[in-house]
Parts: sequence; structure tokens; C-alpha cells
Amino acid sequence: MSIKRDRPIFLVSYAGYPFSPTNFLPDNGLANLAGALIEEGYRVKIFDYNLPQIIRRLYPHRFSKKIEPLLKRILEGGKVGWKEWWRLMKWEKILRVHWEREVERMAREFCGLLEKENPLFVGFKLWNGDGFKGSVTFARTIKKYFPHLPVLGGGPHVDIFREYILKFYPYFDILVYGEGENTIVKLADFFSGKGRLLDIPNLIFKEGNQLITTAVEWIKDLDTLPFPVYDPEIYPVMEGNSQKIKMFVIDESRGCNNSCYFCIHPVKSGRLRLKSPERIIEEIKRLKEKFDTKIFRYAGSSTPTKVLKNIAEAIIRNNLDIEYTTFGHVRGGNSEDFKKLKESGCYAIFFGIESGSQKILDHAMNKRVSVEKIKYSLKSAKDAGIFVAGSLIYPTPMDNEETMKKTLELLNEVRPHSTPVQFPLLTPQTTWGKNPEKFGFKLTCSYEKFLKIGLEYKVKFLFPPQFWVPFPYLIGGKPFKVYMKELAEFENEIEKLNILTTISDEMALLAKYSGLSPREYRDIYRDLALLGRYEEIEEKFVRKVNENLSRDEKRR
Ligand code: B12
Repeated sequence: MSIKRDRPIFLVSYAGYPFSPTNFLPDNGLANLAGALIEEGYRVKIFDYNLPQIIRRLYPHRFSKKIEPLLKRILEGGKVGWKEWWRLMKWEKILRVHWEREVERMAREFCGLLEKENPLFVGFKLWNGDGFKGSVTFARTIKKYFPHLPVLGGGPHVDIFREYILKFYPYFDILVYGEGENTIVKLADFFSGKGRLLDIPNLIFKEGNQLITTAVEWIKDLDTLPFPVYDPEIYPVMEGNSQKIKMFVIDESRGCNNSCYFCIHPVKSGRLRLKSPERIIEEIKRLKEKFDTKIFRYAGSSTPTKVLKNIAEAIIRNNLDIEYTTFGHVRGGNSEDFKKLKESGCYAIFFGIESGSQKILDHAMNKRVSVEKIKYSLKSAKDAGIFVAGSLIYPTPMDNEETMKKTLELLNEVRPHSTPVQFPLLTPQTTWGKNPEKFGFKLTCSYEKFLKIGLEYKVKFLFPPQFWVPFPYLIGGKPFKVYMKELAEFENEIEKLNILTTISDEMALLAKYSGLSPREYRDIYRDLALLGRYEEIEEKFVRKVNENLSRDEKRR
């Protein structure tokens, strides 16, 4: 049977309130899916709601004006009484109700488009937090008005929570886990009348009361993937300079062969596979030409340093004149490699240090790396002139006064430019998530409830973490409030060493193109986001970067 490809396919990403400016980067996952579908003759439209303009809808000025004086006082470190915290709590609730109503309104507007354009199906990229609940609102609204239109969910939150999403939220007809390029094309064929769902890999769906998960399939040769598509006809918010930041994410590798106990990446992305340097160069060249840009961010969570070096040599050979940031692994690289990376335009590297205690690295994390090697790699990257973000996980169940000191000593010796600190996140499907008690975690509710809380967890964005809804687990016997307080104190210790916290590799490079120092970039964004100042965010964090980039490109 011939397949009719006249109906478009709608792909949607709604990640919630943009707590971080990285929400404004174009979505490479959806652009890849678009590329795969277009190559097979399908029509695609991407709806990316992660824009500065979303702040205007979610946080109208009339709201922020009322609490601005109080918020400013908190941001300036002023004294706040319990009555004022109560007031803020009330405002947070009002704001939440407004968000829910506004997302419902956006979902109804979206339904208007469905009516007009009659797509073959709608696919959501599912994120955590408000993004997840908002996407559920979209899916529920679509199902209300268009019960027969297939609604799909894919992306990181599906990789982590799998069938539990369907269990609690039956508004999605099918979930796609793992890589989506091959699967989405087969689904498009299926909805056009060809093939059987059971023969399509990477699916989770219900047949009657039975839950079916089809076999996983990973893309063997990444060079065979069609090029991602960001053209404004397909991805309308790529138009102009004020909506998305023109820093593109290149997935130079996918997967990870390590098995760190805390980490979801090997589960989420399979075994390590690499794109060839030639393919990467071609991707970069096309994006540079089309979007007047010169900044990129690699997506691979575990690309070996030697491979990064090969790509760097190709960039130099091709005289690309770009700047990029990447994850780095502390194993396997030497100082010459980092010099080569720098020469090719590598601006910043994000290393996972996790801890300065060898015992914790070995027994709590399975990092399979020595503290000495961590020091060597970070110092070499720094000496090469690269901005080094070295992240930590704290406090783990094994942490105590002595391990904390060791970690601070490591930081003081290496002096990374930035040290983002994450508290131990118990993620389902990781070794920690599968055996919490073995590693010193204790759930304070049933496993199913733990999953439901994780699935729907939202931060209280006007408040520091001590005020958030507690995570349902103890760490080394300590409850949420205690470990969050320890985390905050630890971050203070790090800042006392004059090392920045909370700044990632891509934020460091974006800061440069915003004309701000990394510290200003972090603090100004946080303050503006808390106050809902979308015009300034649009101007300083999106338009300015894009204009600086295109000015640079035109000058060449
Ligand atoms: C690079 C990266 C980024 C980049 C690029 C965004 C992206 N593509 O995901 C940037 C810096 C912009 C970013 C930002 C954020 N990120 Co990020 N990011 C990553 C990282 C390291 C790699 C993602 C990637 O590029 N993969 C390659 C591409 C091709 O895959 P993909 O985007 O997932 O899409 C594929 C599949 O998921 C699937 N798919 C996706 N959507 C859909 C939809 C349908 C319908 C179908 C069928 C299939 C499908 O098919 C795609 C093609 O194969 C991952 C960790 C990891 N190793 O996976 C974290 C990760 C995805 N990020 C995460 C988070 C939380 C964020 C932020 C919300 C917050 C933050 N600041 O970190 C923002 C939100 C961004 C936004 N859109 O608003 C979390 C997600 C957790 C969760 N449960 O939601 C992860 C898993 C990191 C972690 N904490 O462990 N991120």
C-alpha cells in the first residue's frame, strides 16, 4: 500500500518555566526527529515553547510587581520574617494556579491549530518538573477535543520513568524510549496505514489491559542519521534573533560504556557510539552557514578525550573558526590533547569530579578513576586555557566531615572555574535507584509512590531548596531538610574559596557572548527570572548573544 504523506506531524517541547537560560537553546532531539521524517517524505512542524516570551504568559507583570520588593530584599540577603515567608508562600500558590490555567489556555490554542491542520499525530518531548505536568495538560486537552488523534510521548522523562507515565497519565497512546529517529518514521508509516505496532522497536503502549514494551534498538552507525532540521518553515521559532539562542547542540557521540552507580546515561542512551569527524564538520558547516553562528555544545555525555582530539584536529584542518563546549572524561586524556582542544575552539569542559574521597568514588559511585587522575586532567585542561567546570555530588550517604574536607582540598588544589554541586538524586533504573538501601538511602514511602513523586516533582521556584516538598528518601539517615541545608553550607564553603557554583560549560560560553562575566550571567539571569522580567531576559540573554554572533560571522 502506498503511504499518504500529506498530513503534517506535530512535535512539541514544553519544558516549563525557564529557570535556566539553556532552555532557550534549539532542541537538537526534535530537529533530529524532523530530519528523519522529512527524509522519508513526511511534513513536520516543531512547536518549541521554551522561549523568553513564555515568561510573559506564565508570570505576568501584575504578579511580580506585588512581590518584587520582598523578593529583592531576599535576593539582597535582607532579613525576612515568618509572616513574609507566608506571604511569599501564598503568592507561589497563586502563581501555580495561574500557570496551570495558562498552560490549559495554550493547550486550547494548540487544539485550534490541530483543527486547522489535521496532523497525522502529535509527539511530545517529555521533560521533568513543570514541563512534564504542562505536557500532560496539553495531552489531556488534545484527547478531550480530538479523542482519535494519536498522542505520543518521548524524550528524557520517558527514558527514566517508562511505563509509569502511562500508568498515571493515560493521555498518551504510545511512549517511545531510547532513540527516536527510526521509530518515529515507522510510527508515521503505521499511522498512515502500514505495518504493525508490535514490529516497531522502542515502544511502550497498552493493548487492552496489557502493557507492551517492544525490544530496544540503538542506531548502530550515527553517520547514517539524516541531518537535523532547524529551518524556520519546520521550526518556526528559529526565525529572527529574539526567540532561540543560536548555540547548536551537536551529538558527536551517544551512549556511555561506564556504569557509574548514580547515573542514568548508559541506561538512557545505550553503549557508546561515535559520529565521524567528517560528519561532525559537515553538520557544523551547515549550521554556521544557515544561522550566522559560531558557538556549539557537544551532547555526548562520555566522548573519550582522544576522540574529542580527533574532532579538534578536523576542526583545525577545516579552519572552522568556532567555539564550543563539551563534557569531558577525566580518564584517558593528556595535556597535549587539551591544548589541541583549546586550539580548535574548545571554550569550556564540564567534568564530573563527584567527590574528592577515593573511598566514595570507588564504593559509592563506581567512577573507576583516581583522585590523582582527576586532578591531573582538570589541571591540564585549565593550563591549556579552557574554562573548567568540575561538578560534585554532595552529600552522599558516605560523606562525613573528613570526606568533605578532602573534596574541598581537591577543589582548592585544582581550582576549577566553576563547581556545580548536585545533591544525590535517586533516579529509577540506576544502580542507586535499584538498590537504595545498599548504598545508604532509605525510601520514606512505597517504591510506587517514590516513582510518582519523582515523576511529578516540581521545585518551589520562589524559595530556596529547604522549603521545597521533601524528596521521599533519607540520605545516610538524614531527612531532606538536613541534607539540603548541608548542601547549601557546602556551596557556601566553595564560594568562600572563590570558586563559582551553578555554572555549566555552555553557560560560561554564553556569558562571553552576552558581554557578562560568568558570575554576572548566573546572578542576573536568576534575579530576572525570579522577577519575571521577560523583556530584559529576551534582550540580554537571547537577542544580544545572537546579534554578537552574527556580527562576528559577517566580519569574517
Ligand atoms: C545536551 C543536553 C542538553 C542540551 C540540549 C537539549 C536536549 N537535546 O536534550 C541543553 C544544554 C540545551 C540542555 C538543556 C536542558 N536539559 Co539537558 N541534557 C543534555 C544531555 C547531556 C544530552 C541530550 C542530547 O542531546 N541527546 C541527544 C539527542 C538527539 O537526544 P534527545 O534530545 O533526548 O532526543 C532523542 C530521544 O530522546 C527521542 N525523543 C525525544 N523527544 C521525543 C519525542 C517523541 C515524540 C519521540 C517519538 C521521540 C523523542 O528521540 C530523539 C532522537 O533520538 C542529556 C543527558 C543525556 N546524556 O542524555 C541532558 C538531559 C536530557 N537534560 C536534562 C535537563 C533537566 C535539562 C533542562 C530542563 C535543565 C537544565 N538546564 O539542565 C534543560 C531544558 C532544555 C529545554 N529544551 O528547555 C535532563 C532531563 C531529565 C528529565 N527527566 O527531564 C538530562 C537527562 C540530564 C540529567 N539530568 O541527567 N540539555
